[in-house]
Amino acid sequence: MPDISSRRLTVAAAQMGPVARAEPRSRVVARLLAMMHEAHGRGAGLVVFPELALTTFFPRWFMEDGAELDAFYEAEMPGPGTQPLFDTAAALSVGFYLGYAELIREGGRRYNTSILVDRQGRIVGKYRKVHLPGHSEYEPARPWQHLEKRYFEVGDFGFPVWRTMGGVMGMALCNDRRWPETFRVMGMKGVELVMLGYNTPAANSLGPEPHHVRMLHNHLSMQAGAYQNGCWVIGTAKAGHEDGCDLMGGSCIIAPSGEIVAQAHTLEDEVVTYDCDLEEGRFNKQTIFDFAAHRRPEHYGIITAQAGATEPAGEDGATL
Ligand code: CDV
Repeated sequence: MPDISSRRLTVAAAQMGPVARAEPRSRVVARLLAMMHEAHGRGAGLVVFPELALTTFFPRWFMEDGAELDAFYEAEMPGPGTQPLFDTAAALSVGFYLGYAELIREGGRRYNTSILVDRQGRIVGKYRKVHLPGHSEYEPARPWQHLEKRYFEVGDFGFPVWRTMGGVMGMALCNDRRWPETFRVMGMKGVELVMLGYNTPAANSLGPEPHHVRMLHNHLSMQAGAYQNGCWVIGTAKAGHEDGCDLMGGSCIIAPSGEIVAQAHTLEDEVVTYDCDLEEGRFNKQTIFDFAAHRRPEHYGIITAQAGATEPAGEDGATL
Protein backbone atom coordinates (compact mmCIF):
# COMPACT_ATOMS: atom_id res chain seq x y z
CA MET A 1 0.00 0.00 0.00
CA PRO A 2 1.32 3.48 -0.77
CA ASP A 3 2.38 5.60 2.21
CA ILE A 4 -0.21 8.39 2.56
CA SER A 5 0.95 10.32 5.62
CA SER A 6 0.58 14.12 5.24
CA ARG A 7 3.08 17.00 4.89
CA ARG A 8 1.29 20.34 4.80
CA LEU A 9 2.24 23.70 3.33
CA THR A 10 -0.25 26.50 2.84
CA VAL A 11 0.53 28.13 -0.50
CA ALA A 12 -0.71 31.43 -1.96
CA ALA A 13 -1.11 32.40 -5.60
CA ALA A 14 -0.73 36.20 -5.47
CA GLN A 15 -2.33 37.35 -8.71
CA MET A 16 -1.58 40.89 -9.84
CA GLY A 17 -3.84 43.27 -11.66
CA PRO A 18 -2.21 45.31 -14.42
CA VAL A 19 1.10 47.12 -13.92
CA ALA A 20 1.16 50.33 -15.95
CA ARG A 21 4.32 51.16 -17.87
CA ALA A 22 4.70 54.31 -15.81
CA GLU A 23 4.12 52.59 -12.46
CA PRO A 24 7.26 52.96 -10.33
CA ARG A 25 8.90 49.82 -8.86
CA SER A 26 8.26 51.16 -5.37
CA ARG A 27 4.49 51.04 -5.95
CA VAL A 28 4.66 47.57 -7.47
CA VAL A 29 6.74 46.29 -4.56
CA ALA A 30 4.24 47.86 -2.14
CA ARG A 31 1.46 45.87 -3.88
CA LEU A 32 3.49 42.66 -3.61
CA LEU A 33 4.20 43.32 0.07
CA ALA A 34 0.50 43.89 0.78
CA MET A 35 -0.27 40.51 -0.78
CA MET A 36 2.57 38.84 1.10
CA HIS A 37 1.09 40.15 4.37
CA GLU A 38 -2.38 38.99 3.36
CA ALA A 39 -1.08 35.53 2.46
CA HIS A 40 0.79 35.33 5.77
CA GLY A 41 -2.40 36.33 7.60
CA ARG A 42 -4.09 33.34 6.03
CA GLY A 43 -1.32 31.02 7.17
CA ALA A 44 0.65 30.79 3.92
CA GLY A 45 4.29 29.70 4.08
CA LEU A 46 4.93 30.27 0.35
CA VAL A 47 3.66 33.01 -1.99
CA VAL A 48 3.82 32.72 -5.78
CA PHE A 49 3.91 36.01 -7.72
CA PRO A 50 3.57 36.32 -11.54
CA GLU A 51 6.08 36.32 -14.40
CA LEU A 52 7.77 39.74 -14.92
CA ALA A 53 5.98 40.85 -11.78
CA LEU A 54 7.88 44.11 -11.29
CA THR A 55 6.95 45.77 -14.58
CA THR A 56 4.40 45.91 -17.32
CA PHE A 57 4.72 43.06 -19.87
CA PHE A 58 7.23 45.09 -21.92
CA PRO A 59 7.77 42.55 -24.77
CA ARG A 60 4.55 43.93 -26.25
CA TRP A 61 6.58 46.92 -27.53
CA PHE A 62 9.48 47.10 -29.94
CA MET A 63 12.46 48.94 -28.47
CA GLU A 64 16.04 49.34 -29.58
CA ASP A 65 18.73 48.37 -27.08
CA GLY A 66 19.44 51.18 -24.66
CA ALA A 67 18.32 52.85 -21.49
CA GLU A 68 14.62 52.67 -22.33
CA LEU A 69 14.83 48.87 -22.57
CA ASP A 70 17.26 48.43 -19.67
CA ALA A 71 14.82 50.16 -17.33
CA PHE A 72 12.64 47.04 -17.37
CA TYR A 73 15.44 44.75 -16.10
CA GLU A 74 16.96 44.07 -12.69
CA ALA A 75 20.76 44.07 -12.67
CA GLU A 76 20.75 43.16 -8.97
CA MET A 77 18.52 40.78 -7.03
CA PRO A 78 17.86 41.82 -4.40
CA GLY A 79 18.45 45.43 -5.34
CA PRO A 80 17.50 48.48 -3.30
CA GLY A 81 13.95 48.43 -4.68
CA THR A 82 13.30 44.74 -4.08
CA GLN A 83 15.11 44.32 -0.75
CA PRO A 84 11.87 44.94 1.22
CA LEU A 85 10.44 41.73 -0.27
CA PHE A 86 13.33 39.74 1.16
CA ASP A 87 13.24 41.53 4.53
CA THR A 88 9.50 40.98 4.87
CA ALA A 89 9.77 37.34 3.81
CA ALA A 90 12.31 36.77 6.58
CA ALA A 91 10.32 38.75 9.14
CA LEU A 92 7.09 36.86 8.38
CA SER A 93 8.83 33.54 7.69
CA VAL A 94 7.20 33.30 4.25
CA GLY A 95 8.99 32.01 1.15
CA PHE A 96 8.23 33.43 -2.28
CA TYR A 97 8.59 32.95 -6.03
CA LEU A 98 9.11 36.09 -8.11
CA GLY A 99 9.38 36.53 -11.87
CA TYR A 100 11.48 39.41 -13.25
CA ALA A 101 13.65 40.44 -16.18
CA GLU A 102 17.28 39.67 -15.37
CA LEU A 103 20.18 41.65 -16.82
CA ILE A 104 23.77 40.52 -16.34
CA ARG A 105 25.67 43.72 -17.11
CA GLU A 106 28.91 41.85 -17.76
CA GLY A 107 28.34 40.37 -21.21
CA GLY A 108 24.91 42.01 -21.54
CA ARG A 109 22.97 38.79 -21.05
CA ARG A 110 19.23 38.95 -20.51
CA TYR A 111 16.84 36.33 -19.22
CA ASN A 112 13.20 35.99 -18.27
CA THR A 113 13.88 34.71 -14.76
CA SER A 114 12.21 33.55 -11.58
CA ILE A 115 13.72 33.08 -8.16
CA LEU A 116 12.68 31.01 -5.18
CA VAL A 117 13.31 32.65 -1.82
CA ASP A 118 13.07 30.65 1.38
CA ARG A 119 11.53 31.63 4.72
CA GLN A 120 14.81 33.14 5.88
CA GLY A 121 14.80 35.51 2.90
CA ARG A 122 17.59 33.67 1.05
CA ILE A 123 17.54 32.96 -2.68
CA VAL A 124 17.59 29.16 -2.87
CA GLY A 125 16.75 28.69 -6.54
CA LYS A 126 16.88 30.48 -9.86
CA TYR A 127 15.16 29.48 -13.10
CA ARG A 128 15.54 31.07 -16.55
CA LYS A 129 12.67 30.62 -18.97
CA VAL A 130 13.34 27.93 -21.56
CA HIS A 131 10.31 28.18 -23.88
CA LEU A 132 10.41 31.77 -25.15
CA PRO A 133 7.35 32.45 -27.33
CA GLY A 134 6.90 35.12 -29.95
CA HIS A 135 9.39 36.67 -32.35
CA SER A 136 12.54 38.79 -32.48
CA GLU A 137 11.73 41.48 -35.07
CA TYR A 138 8.92 44.02 -35.31
CA GLU A 139 5.86 42.48 -36.98
CA PRO A 140 3.49 45.21 -38.22
CA ALA A 141 0.54 42.84 -38.73
CA ARG A 142 0.26 42.20 -35.00
CA PRO A 143 -1.95 44.49 -32.89
CA TRP A 144 0.68 44.13 -30.17
CA GLN A 145 4.13 42.64 -30.29
CA HIS A 146 5.42 39.60 -28.40
CA LEU A 147 9.19 40.18 -28.52
CA GLU A 148 10.40 37.72 -25.90
CA LYS A 149 12.75 36.17 -28.47
CA ARG A 150 14.35 39.61 -28.91
CA TYR A 151 14.65 40.60 -25.28
CA PHE A 152 15.68 37.30 -23.67
CA GLU A 153 18.05 34.41 -24.27
CA VAL A 154 16.88 30.83 -23.81
CA GLY A 155 17.41 29.83 -20.21
CA ASP A 156 20.61 27.95 -19.49
CA PHE A 157 19.70 26.04 -16.33
CA GLY A 158 17.24 23.50 -17.72
CA PHE A 159 14.53 22.62 -15.18
CA PRO A 160 16.17 22.23 -11.77
CA VAL A 161 14.28 21.32 -8.60
CA TRP A 162 15.16 22.25 -5.03
CA ARG A 163 14.54 20.53 -1.72
CA THR A 164 13.37 23.42 0.44
CA MET A 165 10.46 24.51 2.64
CA GLY A 166 9.60 20.89 3.34
CA GLY A 167 9.20 19.74 -0.24
CA VAL A 168 10.75 19.25 -3.68
CA MET A 169 10.09 22.50 -5.52
CA GLY A 170 10.28 23.43 -9.19
CA MET A 171 9.75 26.59 -11.24
CA ALA A 172 8.57 27.43 -14.73
CA LEU A 173 7.37 30.55 -16.54
CA CYS A 174 4.25 31.11 -18.61
CA ASN A 175 4.69 29.51 -22.04
CA ASP A 176 6.60 26.63 -20.40
CA ARG A 177 3.26 25.30 -19.15
CA ARG A 178 2.14 24.43 -22.68
CA TRP A 179 5.02 21.98 -23.15
CA PRO A 180 4.65 18.64 -21.35
CA GLU A 181 8.43 18.26 -21.33
CA THR A 182 8.63 21.08 -18.75
CA PHE A 183 6.68 19.15 -16.16
CA ARG A 184 8.05 15.73 -17.09
CA VAL A 185 11.69 16.77 -16.68
CA MET A 186 10.88 18.04 -13.18
CA GLY A 187 8.66 14.99 -12.59
CA MET A 188 11.71 12.84 -13.31
CA LYS A 189 13.39 14.65 -10.40
CA GLY A 190 10.52 13.93 -8.02
CA VAL A 191 9.01 17.41 -8.04
CA GLU A 192 6.16 17.91 -5.57
CA LEU A 193 5.16 21.51 -6.29
CA VAL A 194 5.69 23.58 -9.45
CA MET A 195 5.35 27.38 -9.33
CA LEU A 196 4.52 29.15 -12.57
CA GLY A 197 3.87 32.84 -13.19
CA TYR A 198 2.27 33.99 -16.43
CA ASN A 199 1.29 36.98 -18.61
CA THR A 200 -1.17 35.76 -21.24
CA PRO A 201 -3.25 38.09 -23.41
CA ALA A 202 -6.96 37.32 -23.32
CA ALA A 203 -6.99 37.39 -27.14
CA ASN A 204 -4.71 35.80 -29.72
CA SER A 205 -2.85 38.50 -31.67
CA LEU A 206 -2.57 36.25 -34.74
CA GLY A 207 -6.20 35.23 -35.25
CA PRO A 208 -9.58 34.58 -33.68
CA GLU A 209 -9.59 32.36 -30.62
CA PRO A 210 -12.40 32.69 -28.08
CA HIS A 211 -11.43 33.84 -24.63
CA HIS A 212 -12.94 30.75 -22.98
CA VAL A 213 -10.85 28.48 -25.21
CA ARG A 214 -7.68 30.35 -24.26
CA MET A 215 -8.57 29.97 -20.59
CA LEU A 216 -9.22 26.26 -21.20
CA HIS A 217 -5.72 25.91 -22.68
CA ASN A 218 -4.24 27.80 -19.72
CA HIS A 219 -5.78 25.45 -17.18
CA LEU A 220 -5.66 22.29 -19.28
CA SER A 221 -1.89 22.41 -19.69
CA MET A 222 -1.22 23.03 -15.99
CA GLN A 223 -3.79 20.44 -14.86
CA ALA A 224 -2.22 17.84 -17.16
CA GLY A 225 1.24 18.70 -15.83
CA ALA A 226 0.03 18.24 -12.25
CA TYR A 227 -1.79 14.96 -12.84
CA GLN A 228 0.80 13.31 -15.08
CA ASN A 229 3.61 14.07 -12.65
CA GLY A 230 1.81 13.80 -9.31
CA CYS A 231 2.60 17.36 -8.22
CA TRP A 232 0.89 20.55 -7.11
CA VAL A 233 0.93 23.40 -9.62
CA ILE A 234 0.51 27.02 -8.58
CA GLY A 235 -0.27 29.17 -11.62
CA THR A 236 -0.24 32.92 -10.98
CA ALA A 237 -1.32 35.49 -13.56
CA LYS A 238 -0.72 39.14 -14.17
CA ALA A 239 -4.25 40.05 -15.23
CA GLY A 240 -6.52 42.81 -16.46
CA HIS A 241 -6.23 45.74 -18.85
CA GLU A 242 -2.51 46.50 -18.96
CA ASP A 243 -1.33 49.33 -21.19
CA GLY A 244 -3.99 48.65 -23.84
CA CYS A 245 -3.77 44.85 -23.75
CA ASP A 246 -6.17 42.56 -21.85
CA LEU A 247 -4.36 39.88 -19.87
CA MET A 248 -6.26 36.79 -18.74
CA GLY A 249 -6.50 35.95 -15.06
CA GLY A 250 -7.51 32.51 -13.89
CA SER A 251 -4.72 32.11 -11.33
CA CYS A 252 -5.19 28.79 -9.63
CA ILE A 253 -3.90 26.09 -7.34
CA ILE A 254 -4.03 22.60 -8.85
CA ALA A 255 -3.81 19.38 -6.86
CA PRO A 256 -1.78 16.35 -8.00
CA SER A 257 -5.11 14.83 -9.07
CA GLY A 258 -5.29 17.53 -11.75
CA GLU A 259 -8.22 19.26 -10.04
CA ILE A 260 -8.30 23.03 -9.56
CA VAL A 261 -8.83 23.45 -5.82
CA ALA A 262 -8.70 27.27 -5.63
CA GLN A 263 -9.03 29.94 -8.30
CA ALA A 264 -8.99 33.75 -8.51
CA HIS A 265 -12.23 35.33 -9.65
CA THR A 266 -11.07 38.90 -10.35
CA LEU A 267 -8.61 40.48 -12.75
CA GLU A 268 -7.00 42.46 -9.93
CA ASP A 269 -4.53 41.94 -7.12
CA GLU A 270 -6.01 38.90 -5.41
CA VAL A 271 -4.59 36.31 -3.05
CA VAL A 272 -5.79 32.72 -3.37
CA THR A 273 -4.65 30.19 -0.78
CA TYR A 274 -4.85 26.46 -0.23
CA ASP A 275 -3.51 24.12 2.41
CA CYS A 276 -1.49 21.72 0.23
CA ASP A 277 -0.45 18.27 1.38
CA LEU A 278 2.88 17.67 -0.34
CA GLU A 279 2.43 13.94 0.21
CA GLU A 280 -0.67 13.94 -1.93
CA GLY A 281 1.19 13.21 -5.18
CA ARG A 282 2.77 10.10 -3.76
CA PHE A 283 -0.19 7.87 -4.55
CA ASN A 284 -0.03 8.84 -8.25
CA LYS A 285 3.73 8.43 -8.25
CA GLN A 286 3.53 4.95 -6.73
CA THR A 287 0.69 3.65 -8.90
CA ILE A 288 -0.46 4.85 -12.35
CA PHE A 289 2.57 7.15 -12.76
CA ASP A 290 5.22 4.90 -11.24
CA PHE A 291 7.78 6.07 -13.78
CA ALA A 292 10.34 3.34 -13.09
CA ALA A 293 7.74 0.64 -13.65
CA HIS A 294 5.82 2.05 -16.60
CA ARG A 295 7.82 4.57 -18.65
CA ARG A 296 9.35 3.33 -21.92
CA PRO A 297 12.25 5.72 -22.62
CA GLU A 298 13.56 3.45 -25.37
CA HIS A 299 10.60 4.70 -27.43
CA TYR A 300 10.92 8.39 -26.60
CA GLY A 301 14.21 9.20 -28.38
CA ILE A 302 12.64 11.46 -31.03
CA ILE A 303 11.55 13.87 -28.30
CA THR A 304 15.10 14.88 -27.44
CA ALA A 305 16.67 14.22 -30.85
CA GLN A 306 14.77 16.95 -32.71
CA ALA A 307 12.52 19.96 -32.15
CA GLY A 308 10.16 19.80 -35.14
CA ALA A 309 7.79 17.02 -36.17
CA THR A 310 8.70 14.62 -39.01
CA GLU A 311 5.71 13.43 -40.99
CA PRO A 312 5.75 10.12 -42.88
CA ALA A 313 7.22 10.48 -46.40
CA GLY A 314 4.05 9.54 -48.23
CA GLU A 315 1.25 7.02 -48.28
CA ASP A 316 3.58 4.12 -49.05
CA GLY A 317 6.31 5.31 -46.69
CA ALA A 318 4.02 5.68 -43.73
CA THR A 319 5.16 3.94 -40.60
CA LEU A 320 2.16 2.65 -38.73
N1 CDV B 1 4.42 35.29 -21.48
C1 CDV B 1 4.17 34.22 -22.25
O1 CDV B 1 4.96 33.29 -22.31
N2 CDV B 1 3.01 34.25 -22.93
C2 CDV B 1 2.68 33.20 -23.85
C3 CDV B 1 2.10 33.76 -25.11
C4 CDV B 1 2.11 32.74 -26.23
C5 CDV B 1 0.77 34.35 -24.98
C6 CDV B 1 1.79 32.14 -23.23
O2 CDV B 1 2.02 30.96 -23.53
O3 CDV B 1 0.87 32.43 -22.49
